[in-house]
Amino acid sequence: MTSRPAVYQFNAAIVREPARSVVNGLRADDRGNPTYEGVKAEHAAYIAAMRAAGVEVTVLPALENFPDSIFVEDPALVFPEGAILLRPGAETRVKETVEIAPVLKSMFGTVLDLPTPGFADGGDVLTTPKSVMIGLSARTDRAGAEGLISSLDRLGRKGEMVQTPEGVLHFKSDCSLLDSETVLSTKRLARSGVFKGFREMLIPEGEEAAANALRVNEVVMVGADYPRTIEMLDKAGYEVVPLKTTEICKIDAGLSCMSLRWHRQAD
Ligand code: CIR
Repeated sequence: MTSRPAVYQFNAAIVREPARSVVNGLRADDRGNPTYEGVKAEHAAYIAAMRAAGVEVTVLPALENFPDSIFVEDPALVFPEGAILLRPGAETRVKETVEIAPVLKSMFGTVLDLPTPGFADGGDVLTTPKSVMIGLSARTDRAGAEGLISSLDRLGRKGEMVQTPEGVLHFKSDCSLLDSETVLSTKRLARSGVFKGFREMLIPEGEEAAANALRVNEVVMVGADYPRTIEMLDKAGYEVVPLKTTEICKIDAGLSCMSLRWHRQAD
């Protein structure tokens, strides 16, 4: 039996160009629209960082009818052994799944549909070496999480339902995996005890949005606007790649949201 690559080892990723309509992306609090040019620049730097980290990136064309479609992480989940098409919990995003389905079918031998009923967003899913954690949130309901657990089971993965803190968009808005044993988490999420058995690094007060960092191979991508988090990770020995997220942050996004990542196995 071949062993699985570490959950942060990726050699393939899918991203989608931002549409001009991205300025109208969903947000919980209005802090003004992001600019299209700003989002595009942040997205381009993200793709470059992915490639520099050793990932082959497939760039899909923009979808004007879907302002949030740049956040390809939400309508699907991908693993070396197959993909799962999800049902995003925001009405304006549900059909993003239809758009990404043919792409995944051309790249994966196994593509499963989330069973009905229920909703689940990829942003609520944290893949760890122990389990695939699914945070219940305003976007992912119990039925969706249960359906997802059964789909994960078909792929040979163990799903586990957990709770996203009240008022937080996605489970992964508040955490990310730094290595096989360590999570980066906001204090409010860590306080719930959800990361028992993991080493926890806690986000400095006031930099909560930095929790959606992204470990890719040897590097950890972190929002450039969060100097204390960057310093903490740097001191702990992680190779930090700061990336600007000022514009996408205005529409409640961070670094994991902009890609679907997996380890493609050699044929
Ligand atoms: C939304 O509200 O759906 C988008 N504006 C942000 C999605 C961020 N996605 C993610 O964290 N996975």
